[in-house]
Formats: sequence, C-alpha cells, structure tokens
Amino acid sequence: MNETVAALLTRDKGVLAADESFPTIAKRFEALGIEATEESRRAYREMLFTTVGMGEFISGVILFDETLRQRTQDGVPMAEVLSKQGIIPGIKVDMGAKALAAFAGEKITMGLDGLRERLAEYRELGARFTKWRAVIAVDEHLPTRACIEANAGALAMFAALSQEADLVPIVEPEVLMNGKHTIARCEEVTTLTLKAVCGALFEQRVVLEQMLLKTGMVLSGAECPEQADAEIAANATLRCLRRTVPAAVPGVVFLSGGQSDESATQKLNAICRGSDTPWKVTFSFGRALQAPAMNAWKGSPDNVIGAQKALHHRARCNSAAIRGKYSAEMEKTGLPLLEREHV
Ligand code: 5MM
Repeated sequence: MNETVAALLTRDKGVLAADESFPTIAKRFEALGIEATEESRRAYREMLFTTVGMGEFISGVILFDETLRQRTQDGVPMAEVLSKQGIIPGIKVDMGAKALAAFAGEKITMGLDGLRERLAEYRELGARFTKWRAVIAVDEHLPTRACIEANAGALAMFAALSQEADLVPIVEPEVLMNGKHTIARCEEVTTLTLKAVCGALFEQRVVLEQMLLKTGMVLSGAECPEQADAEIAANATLRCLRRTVPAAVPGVVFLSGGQSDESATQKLNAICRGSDTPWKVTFSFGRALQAPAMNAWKGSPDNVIGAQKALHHRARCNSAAIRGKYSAEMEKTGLPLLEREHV
C-alpha cells in the first residue's frame, strides 16, 4: 500500500476518474448521440487508456467493474494496458448512492454487503486501489447530521475493508455544487462533512497514511448569483482542509464536480500555487478530464486521435496546475500528441 500511495502521488501526476456507472455513462453518451452498449463503453475506454504519453501526467485510473473485466480489441486486459503506461489501475467499489430512508432529498451510498469478497477478486484482477463516493446535498435545510454521519460511517468501513485487502482506499465525500448556496455555506458543509469523515476513519482504525482523500473544492453553488473567483475559492478550500484533514493523510485529490474543464484547472492552479500544505495535492477529475475527449470522439473510430489529443492536453494542463504553472495561454498552445504507437 505504501508503494501504491507513493506512486499515485508521484510529482506532476494526478488520477483519471473513468469509473462512470452504467446510468452515468449512458447519460453522457446520450447527450452526444452515442448508444451505450458494452462495446461502445469498451471502445471509449480503450481510446482513453491507449493515449500515447498519458503516463507522463496520470498516475492512476479509477475503473468501473465492467471495464476491469474488459480487453482491448487486440485482447489485452484494460488493467494491463494501463500498467504498460506506468499507470496504476484502481476500482470504484461502491454500488451507488440511493435515497436515505426518512430523509427526503438525501442519499446513502450502498455496497458494503459482500464487499470483502469483491475486494479480494478485484485485487486478483489487478486493481491496487479502490474508491467509494458519498454525496452530500446542500440547501437551506440540508444536509442533516444523520446523513453526514451515515455516509461517514460507510466510507470508514469501506476504507478499513480495502486496507484489509491490501488495497489503498480513496475516500470520496462529495459535497454537491448543485444549488443556490453561497461559498460560505459550501465551506461550512464541507468542514462539517470532512470533520465527520475523518472522525469515523479514526474510529474504524483506518491507517490514515495508507489512504487518499478525494474531495470537492469549496465553491459557490452552481446557481448562486454571486460566483466566487478562483482566489477566493482556493483560500476557502485550503482553510477548510487545514482545519479538518489530519497531516497523516498523505494526499488530497480533487474531483471536478461539474465545473467546466478550464475552470476546474484554473481553480486547481490557484489552490496549488504557492500553497504550503501537510498533504500532497493533486487532481482526480472525471468530467473535467474526459469531457473534451468524449466530445471529440463521438463514438467514431475516425475520431480516436483527435479525442486522445484532447485528453492529453487536459492532463497536461492539470499537471501544470498542480505545480501552480497553468495559464490560460496553455489552452492555445497545446503540444502535439506523439504519433500513435501501440501501447
Ligand atoms: C467519473 O464519475 C464517477 C462515477 O460516478 P457514478 O458512480 O455516478 O457513475 C465519480 O465518482 C467520479 O469519480 C468523481 O465524482 C469525480 O468526477 P468529477 O466528474 O466530479 O470530476
């Protein structure tokens, strides 16, 4: 686990979240007129993972169960394709967020039943880390203490079981950005959530040194009329994390949460620029890394190179951001992708 943690946090690299469940990938494909089938999902993920040079900026990829069992067109297991690029395969092990009984508008993440057995199988299949996502909705009255506590408990049990199976857990409590709430309210909710999650991790004897925390940035709600800029968001995010996340946690990786790709990179840059933190900080974006690639791909083999260039470009921009070296200029001057080779 120590090696996996160190490799995931390799300087200048971050994690690609490509673990969309069936409903989520179907929604993303549908928006582009792509039919979601086992084959189209396979072809899409093969396109992502065979991007030449991706290993320069990406240390790990979070996979969905189906993908970990799939092979490329040439018959190479997806986990092996990633390993050949020097990228560590990981796996989403939760079974999705479902309605929390008696708490309208709130969700609890499922998947603890049978988890011990599934983890053993995932390790056999080549995964070296795991991920579990909890979602916390924000409005005037939400979240409730009960929802935060229930999700924190499940996250901690998932993390303990992962470590028992020699897999590094990525613990992801996501405070949703949907809503009209202010950045101050987001900071308040994120602080309460991270405090509860870190408390539960401690109670469940999770080894903090052998896990990563995946969190959202502290932002204004997507429908809030007053949108805080990158500097304000970065200060609020760092203040919140410093108050809640023990220094023993080796790394904090950010989700993008529905921000546009460039905005997520800009805010990551502001967080990392000149900040002195006890944990390493990097990205673990899903949409903000994949959106331009998926838009370029559109389900056609003719668009593979263009889509890979788009992924490579975003990975490179985010790598610059974690060094605090990203600028809007980079969006215009993307380096050409190397000629496609067999990886
Ligand atoms: C890639 O999206 C992940 C899977 O979501 P579903 O379980 O709903 O299909 C998601 O967990 C992701 O790993 C993180 O939330 C980060 O993704 P974003 O798009 O927020 O960066």
